[in-house]
Amino acid sequence: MRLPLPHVPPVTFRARLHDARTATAIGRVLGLAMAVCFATGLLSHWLQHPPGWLADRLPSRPYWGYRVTQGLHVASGTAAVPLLLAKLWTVYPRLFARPVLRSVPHALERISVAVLVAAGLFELSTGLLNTFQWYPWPFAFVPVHYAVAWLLIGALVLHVAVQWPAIRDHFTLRSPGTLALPEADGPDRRQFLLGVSAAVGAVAVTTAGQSVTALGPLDLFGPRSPAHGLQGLPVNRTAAAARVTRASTAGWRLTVDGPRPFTLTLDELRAMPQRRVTLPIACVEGWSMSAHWTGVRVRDLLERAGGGPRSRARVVSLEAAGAYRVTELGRRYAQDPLTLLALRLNGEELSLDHGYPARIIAPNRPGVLQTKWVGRLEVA
Ligand SMILES: Nc1nc2c(c(=O)[nH]1)N[C@H]1C(S)=C(S)[C@@H](COP(=O)(O)O)O[C@H]1N2
Ligand SMILES: [Mo]
Repeated sequence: MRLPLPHVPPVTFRARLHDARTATAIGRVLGLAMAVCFATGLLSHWLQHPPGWLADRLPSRPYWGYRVTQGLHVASGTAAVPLLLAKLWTVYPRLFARPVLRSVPHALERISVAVLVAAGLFELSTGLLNTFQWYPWPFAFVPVHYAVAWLLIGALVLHVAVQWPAIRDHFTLRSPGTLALPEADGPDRRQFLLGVSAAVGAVAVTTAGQSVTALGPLDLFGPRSPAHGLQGLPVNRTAAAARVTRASTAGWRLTVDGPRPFTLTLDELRAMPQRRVTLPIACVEGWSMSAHWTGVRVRDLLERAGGGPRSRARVVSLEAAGAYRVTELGRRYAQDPLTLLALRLNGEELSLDHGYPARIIAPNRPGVLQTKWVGRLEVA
């Protein structure tokens, strides 16, 4: 039986389970996981590092949006790990097919597969290690993970285009002849696919609990258990790491810069109308946890400083250094009534690790931008 492909696989490729049908069956699911991972990753990137023209258009609703998309990003990436390994195992005889070079299109196809495999392994391993906040490499994670994602998706599109005849046959089962297998491989193949599905299900169920509260008890491998943390919420960057201490926050005043700048003590802030919202911290690293926050509306503070209904804001933390010391609240975030300068968490005064004396909490916003230890707000 011959595959309708430009290069006919050698005999070894027809060995058990190293067949096109198994490769396509796994490839479909892997392709889906990668597409979801890519789309949600792009969203995450734009929410975190919006290009100038986009900053004021980023939506602050639905309030749970980023929790869902980033949960999906990490879950689809995690599920892709066993899928990619299974796929590589299924097709590896082809990677050693001889002759290495047959024609120009064949050479290009092999190069694209090499890029696909390398970029896939790179993205999944760096992404997975990032969920553990472990960076054993000399480059900056975010820009490199982002750039290689484009490489990966480009190679994937090319790969799907080249393999389209086999994929189409698999979907439509139009010409069962091209993909039919020797009878003996039937049960093997089912067991193999069952095993792969079980592996995917197991990693999904044992890690999804980090963002899906109901699955929390099954969260065996998610690096951070949302259930364990000060005041019912995990801490990503501690006050100690940010070099913020009780002493350095003594005599704290909030500065609000704008056409009519002013400062407020903590007591003065507490005397303003307090709002209570329920919003999640949705960390880019994959854990999410909802909490009750109490504080002052950011838009009220901006208005008092002379900002209008179209103002956005810049937030400056007391933290001396750090990639997230200064953040921007685009217009829709700044004006959203749910966006607070929070003073309290789950009914208690903020702990130092959660951003005492005051922090930002806004809907549909990546955790990294929920700035803690706020010292200054600027109308922009
Ligand atoms: N100033 C400042 N705020 C920060 C950070 C930071 O590094 N510096 N880390 C952020 C990250 S990555 C997350 S996920 C949330 C976590 O908030 P929590 O520690 O209160 O759960 O805070 C954010 N606020
Ligand atoms: Mo985070």
